Amino acid sequence: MISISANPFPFELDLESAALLIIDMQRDFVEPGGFGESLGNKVEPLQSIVPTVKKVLEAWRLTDKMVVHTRESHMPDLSDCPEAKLTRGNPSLRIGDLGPMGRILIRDEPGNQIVEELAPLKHEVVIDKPGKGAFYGTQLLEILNQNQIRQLIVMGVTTEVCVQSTMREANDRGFDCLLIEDATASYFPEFKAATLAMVTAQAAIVGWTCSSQLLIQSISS
Ligand code: TIU
Repeated sequence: MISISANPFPFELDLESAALLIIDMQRDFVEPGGFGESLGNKVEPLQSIVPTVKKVLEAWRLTDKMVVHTRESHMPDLSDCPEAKLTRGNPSLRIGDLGPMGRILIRDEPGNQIVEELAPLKHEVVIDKPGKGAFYGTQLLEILNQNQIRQLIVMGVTTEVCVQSTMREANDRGFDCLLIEDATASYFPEFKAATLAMVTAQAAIVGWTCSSQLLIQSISS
């Protein structure tokens, strides 16, 4: 057991039952011309965490423990995209429309790929998810259970949408989640701050948070 000085109290990391979970670090959200920008957002805050996510990923890979990447994506025929999600709001491009990186948020299109710096290795798990939470409509729970995973080290985007939804789903399924503060980002800095506070409030009601430096030190020693 490795005791990490996390918020709101130490996180007892058991590497044998832990996996690194990287949420939606895909071009659709991180690069201009994707879904994130089509919703009216500036992508720079998301781009800025890529080097930090990479540092943690590289340190984690040295432990030989499980890595799971997720991508928010839909089938080309949109059969897994609810009408409400498809028609919500007034984006410049809707899910399935042709954008500069291929069809927006559609599986296997160029924009749906994880950014090059964080590209999954062959043996790492990649989960394509139709929802914001990574457990909805996916095999994630079965895969984690098969590998006796009970703890999730979480990074990715966006903090208050897919990251928080996934952490809440995980929490309800009995996982302990540690969110890496500088390896997650939102288009809205105030929403990121609020999410970190919400997660750790009430004695870690959803989970723990700590810096990438603290995690890397802990797993490298
Ligand atoms: N729009 C936004 O902040 N997020 C998403 O639509 N998906 C994820 O968070 N991945």
